[in-house]
Amino acid sequence: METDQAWLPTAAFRAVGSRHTLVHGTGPLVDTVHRELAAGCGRFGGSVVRGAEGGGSCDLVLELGGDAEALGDEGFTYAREVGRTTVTAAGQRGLLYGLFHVVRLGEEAFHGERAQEIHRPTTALRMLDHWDNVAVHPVMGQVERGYAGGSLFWADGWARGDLERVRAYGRLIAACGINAVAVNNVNVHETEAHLLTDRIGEVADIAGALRPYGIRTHLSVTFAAPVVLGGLPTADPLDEAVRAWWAGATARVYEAIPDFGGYVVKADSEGRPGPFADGRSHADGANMLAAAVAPHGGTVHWRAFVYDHRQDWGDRTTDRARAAYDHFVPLDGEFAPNAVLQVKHGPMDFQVREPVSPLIGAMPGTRLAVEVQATQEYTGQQRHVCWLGPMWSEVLRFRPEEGVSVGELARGGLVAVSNVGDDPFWTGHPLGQANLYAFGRLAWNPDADPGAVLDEWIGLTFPEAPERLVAGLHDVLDGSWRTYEKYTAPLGVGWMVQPGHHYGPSVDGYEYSPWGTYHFADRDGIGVDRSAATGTGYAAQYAKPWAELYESPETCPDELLLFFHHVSYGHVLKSGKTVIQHIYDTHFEGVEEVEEAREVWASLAGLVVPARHARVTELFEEQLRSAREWRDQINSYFFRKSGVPDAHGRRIY
Ligand code: GCV
Repeated sequence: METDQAWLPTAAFRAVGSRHTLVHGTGPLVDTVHRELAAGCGRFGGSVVRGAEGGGSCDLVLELGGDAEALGDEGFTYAREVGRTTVTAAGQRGLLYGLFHVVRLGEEAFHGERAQEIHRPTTALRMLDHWDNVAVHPVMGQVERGYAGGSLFWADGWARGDLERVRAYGRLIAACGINAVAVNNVNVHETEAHLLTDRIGEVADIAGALRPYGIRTHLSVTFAAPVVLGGLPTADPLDEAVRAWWAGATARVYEAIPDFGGYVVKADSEGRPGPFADGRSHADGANMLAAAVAPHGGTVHWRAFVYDHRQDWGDRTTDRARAAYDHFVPLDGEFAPNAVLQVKHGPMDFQVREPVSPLIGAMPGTRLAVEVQATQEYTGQQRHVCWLGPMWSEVLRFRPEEGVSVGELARGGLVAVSNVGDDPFWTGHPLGQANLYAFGRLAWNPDADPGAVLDEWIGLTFPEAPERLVAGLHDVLDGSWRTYEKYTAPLGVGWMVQPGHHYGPSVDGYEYSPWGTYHFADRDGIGVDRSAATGTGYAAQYAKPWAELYESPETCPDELLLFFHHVSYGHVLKSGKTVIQHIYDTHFEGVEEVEEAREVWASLAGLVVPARHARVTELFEEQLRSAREWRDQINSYFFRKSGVPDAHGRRIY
């Protein structure tokens, strides 16, 4: 099957491709702009010339120039006067983003007048992390938590010889504003460790395929590299030989990839090596690597996902949610300027509902990047429709303290774990493409309205879609995250998934395990007491007003109640329902909503490319089966625990 064109189908270029365009400026990315336009014009009858300013009778002018200070390397201005649309950028990347802006607008870009607008990304780094293994891992497969086939970059233990799809990927993600990609798993196994040294040429080939679209390549490295690859007796970050080893290895990386972005590091986390082994801090570790990349303009993304995964489940005082804050806040101000602390958006691990991590906002002296998960590990594994734009938007607009949002605090970048593989639809579930697109657009502008982003995605992916199709896609996608939440884990409790692969219900799957992930349900109630007064104290990690709001079950928002409090099944929510009735109702509703979405999708047959329609239809069968399984297991479990019957007498086993 041919690769799906996602949000850049040929028809998306109809408006620009039928115009007369002047491209002014030189450089490799300007060449890309020209190539894109030439291809569009070849298709739709327009023309594109490269030349001097002015442009005579051109409809569209894309020019390098403009105010470098106001626009930076990535910004552009866009203006429309009668008969002429002009995009001006100070940097080549800006020109490329300006072109894609015009493509997004389509015909609208050429009608009427519009005063000059400035477009500039809020966040300088907008990155996709691929958890791809080069070799197939015996447990995790090729892509850890990957639900879209094999790796885009690696096959049969090597970088793919044919990088055509990597080029196409670069083009797609540049069109939604992504400018960085990390090409291998943060769990760096032995084969993958060698990418840093003797196999850097393969990474360079991938970087070469992504570069024409303004995308810099990053690499995940193991903290133990000096031992594993360099034969040194230690990886101690304060050891001179270790530092020299990293400096040398890094210089060779930059010889191979002059615009290399830098390293991504998972250290002292889930069994990965790190500075704790030598009694050093995470700032020591990160700063050593930051020193190695600094002379070359690189950055280290040091992950804050550090917690004890060998916890005693009987010990109710240890709380995994506290871990990142407890480890890192004392180190605030100690990280080098080019060391970025990469924080998962929630304190646990990409559950369908979590509060925003209290680390975000608590480290004013540190550059933070915020990590979200496009790959749907806990949100249906790309077998379920789950449009995550609204969830990410809630996170990015959350204000840890008055006045400043998470989107603004993410000075070190926004990062998503990619949901892409070698699947012809890119994302396994064809509608998962909307998540990838939305991440790029929200990373560019964290304040963007996710509904408007979805409209853009629909407009590009389904050009000239009739109103019925647009409405149908909204019906299927708009509320799908909340639907997923309804039929899975209620009120922020999380983790009721099958251990290991994390798909499907298992209420007690992680209840008596060392991973620190509990719901504490008993015959009287459910939830984790994270209050400062009687619980783990996690609620106090927030600044005001959140610490106070989360502290009491009376003020804690319903959707997070069981994350912060252990309450009785009869506790009355702000909605007026008891917790147990909420559990029953949402699980019945969630399944009904999947049934409705499936019907809507069926009614769109004939309006969507048949292969795409068929794939989603097939996946809806699985989603519905799974949603029913969740409903029945969750409802039965809590009915049996609590003994409270459903107020509406529906069937519970
Ligand atoms: C790459 C969770 C996932 C792991 C992942 C880890 C991380 O634990 O289940 O697969 O490892 O997060 O983010 O490092």
